[in-house]
Amino acid sequence: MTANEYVKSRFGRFMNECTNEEIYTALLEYVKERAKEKESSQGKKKLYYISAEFLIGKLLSNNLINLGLYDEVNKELETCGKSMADIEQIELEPSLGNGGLGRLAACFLDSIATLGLNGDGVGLNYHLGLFRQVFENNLQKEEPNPWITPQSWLTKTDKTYKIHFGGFAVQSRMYDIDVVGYENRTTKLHLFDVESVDESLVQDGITFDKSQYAKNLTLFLYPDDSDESGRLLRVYQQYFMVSNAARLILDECTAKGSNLYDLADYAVIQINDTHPTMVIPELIRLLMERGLTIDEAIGVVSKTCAYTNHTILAEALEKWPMHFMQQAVPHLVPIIFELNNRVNHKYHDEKVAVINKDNCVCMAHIDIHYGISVNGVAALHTEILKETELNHFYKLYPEKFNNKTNGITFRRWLLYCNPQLTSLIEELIGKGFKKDAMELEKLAGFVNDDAVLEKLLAIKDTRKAVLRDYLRQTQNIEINADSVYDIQIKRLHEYKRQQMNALYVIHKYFEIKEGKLPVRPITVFFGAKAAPAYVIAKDIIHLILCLSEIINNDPQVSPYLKVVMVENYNVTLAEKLIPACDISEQISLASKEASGTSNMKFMLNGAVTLGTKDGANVEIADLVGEDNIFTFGESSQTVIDRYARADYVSKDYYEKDEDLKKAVDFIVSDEVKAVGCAQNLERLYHELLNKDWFMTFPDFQDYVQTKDRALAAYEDRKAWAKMMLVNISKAGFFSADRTIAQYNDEIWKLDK
Ligand code: 26Q
Repeated sequence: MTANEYVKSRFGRFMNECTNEEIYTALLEYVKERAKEKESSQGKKKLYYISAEFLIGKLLSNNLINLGLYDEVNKELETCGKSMADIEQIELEPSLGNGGLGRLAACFLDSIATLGLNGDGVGLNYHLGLFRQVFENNLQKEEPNPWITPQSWLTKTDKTYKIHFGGFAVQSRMYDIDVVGYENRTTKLHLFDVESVDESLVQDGITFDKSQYAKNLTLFLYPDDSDESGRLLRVYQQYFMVSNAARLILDECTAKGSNLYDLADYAVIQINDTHPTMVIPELIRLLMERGLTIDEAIGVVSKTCAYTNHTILAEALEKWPMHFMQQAVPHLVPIIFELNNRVNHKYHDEKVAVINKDNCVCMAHIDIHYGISVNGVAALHTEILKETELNHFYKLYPEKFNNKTNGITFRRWLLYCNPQLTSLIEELIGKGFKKDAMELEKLAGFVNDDAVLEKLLAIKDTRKAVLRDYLRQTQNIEINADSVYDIQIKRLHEYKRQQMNALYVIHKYFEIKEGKLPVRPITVFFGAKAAPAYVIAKDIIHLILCLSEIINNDPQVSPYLKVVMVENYNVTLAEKLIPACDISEQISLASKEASGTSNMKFMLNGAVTLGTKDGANVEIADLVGEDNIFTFGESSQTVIDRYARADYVSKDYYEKDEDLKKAVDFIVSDEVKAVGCAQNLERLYHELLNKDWFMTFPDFQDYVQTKDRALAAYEDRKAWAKMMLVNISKAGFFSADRTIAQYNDEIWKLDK
């Protein structure tokens, strides 16, 4: 049955007589049915990828592509005078993640299904997701972000559990989303919900009664750990997630014939950062309930779980106070004590203890002692873990440490979001790259083919026009058509250094004012949400919005420079921004960005990276060569050494560097204060001047000069197009299919 026939059977009318909403509903059901035909559960052993975040993005087009139905349905729509873009607009984007970690989990599910591996995702069904960001008076405001409509990708299952907390219990229910692999099988994302959830608990913005757990557990993805009640709620959420996961795993494994002692032959659990760590004590507890001794239960679980670390920031490693555990999950406390005792008895070293001297539970320590594997997410990151952050553990368990450089799904980040580039590649090297991304290397044969380079530039122009139209329609933003698109999109965090990019903008503003005009206009794009309680991050957003207002309204400057901060940056916006990008900003302080994944999406779409030697940028530079990337800044070793010496004084740089001083002072100038809030601006100014914990000042001059070098290079259009082509041709390594194949070969060992 074609999609149009399906629509007819559903509504009694063909597409041309249906509303877009009706077509969307029918296509959703059509895709669900077609996905079901591809469901299969092969193999004895199964992977459970547990994650607090799955930033899956909209699914309609993605699923149609993976089912091989996209072109056909697109044609049918066009024949009926409808457009896929309009139908896509009906779908709401689930915001079930903060950023990189959640998006990685979504890319991994796509690759697991595409490679035909037996593996499901397990997470939470947050009704209001992460907040929706709105700008008011140049400030970020947070609103709820509902995404569950009567017609959604969720399928209600009859799996329910009673989950006990200290003093009360809740009833859970599992909802499933199909994960459709590219021309292969369908697996599942299992999202657990509480039956008693109550959206009416939400009052103004995203405030709600944080103590009514039975009603609030799955309302929001709670993104910050700044207030005590929010931190405690996260513990409740995490336990709810992993208790459901553990029960599901035991049910499925026993149904397949496991006697529980052989659980590791039936299940492998990937713990995505420390958020699902409590699955370890919970599984031990459940196995003991089913008759295993504590020795046996610990032995079984220690063969089943593997841990991925996504952060080097010591302050971001989860440590929960024991009294949280006592309140939320008292039944886990004796097990955590036992896990701690065993470690202390063996190693007598406070640094590797499960419970630290402040009586906090160090979640990562549980994962490392009681898991089979610890992996970092880029080569440099894994080395830093081994040599610095987790060195004590590396000495104890060198064999557990391994690297799995992140990857992205090329289905969404090339085939779907950039059909023009996909067609050109197909024309040049055939279809093979869609299944084997390394085939992109064949593009290297065209670096001296002027016609190909011309086409590449033309496609970039097309994508820039698509973005321009989209932003005009959806955000009322006007962009200079012939400008260079310089883009930084990622969570707002000081270590990612959006503030350094803002200082560059101020510096350019002064240059233009002084008559030093850029040869071509520049548009600097930002997209970023700040955690609601992360004060300095919100101040940085405030500064960027103020700069945008000042610069875009200054007739002397705006023909040459524009600052665009897109509102509510999400996957859907990323899909529009990334194909249109010329310069990809990857400017974190070296040693701080574990990997980054937008850097990979940008290079795949023919942007050139401007970046520090951090995270996966290092591997990008190795692949494309120094001629095809703009790197700058101090090395990770220099940075690590400076932190160790603790002798960084930002004021010293400020006083010695005229340009820097002028840019920093502008933050608190009358001009900025006229459009902004003095208190926020002064706070940010003092933070930079007295702290600058992520060392923007030492890298400032090198950044300015390197960015200007990139802008000058852009003017040699042919040379630039060659750089674009080299970047695309080397992107194959960053396919999540490669990453997942490595996880499977080296950790999961599922049957293929
Ligand atoms: C923890 C405790 C309390 C509240 C919040 C959190 C929390 C929430 C989200 C801690 C961390 C996160 C998200 C981390 C994250 O997205 N890390 C990114 O992971 C990507 C995939 O590996 C990497 O590419 C990025 O470098 C890394 O920053």
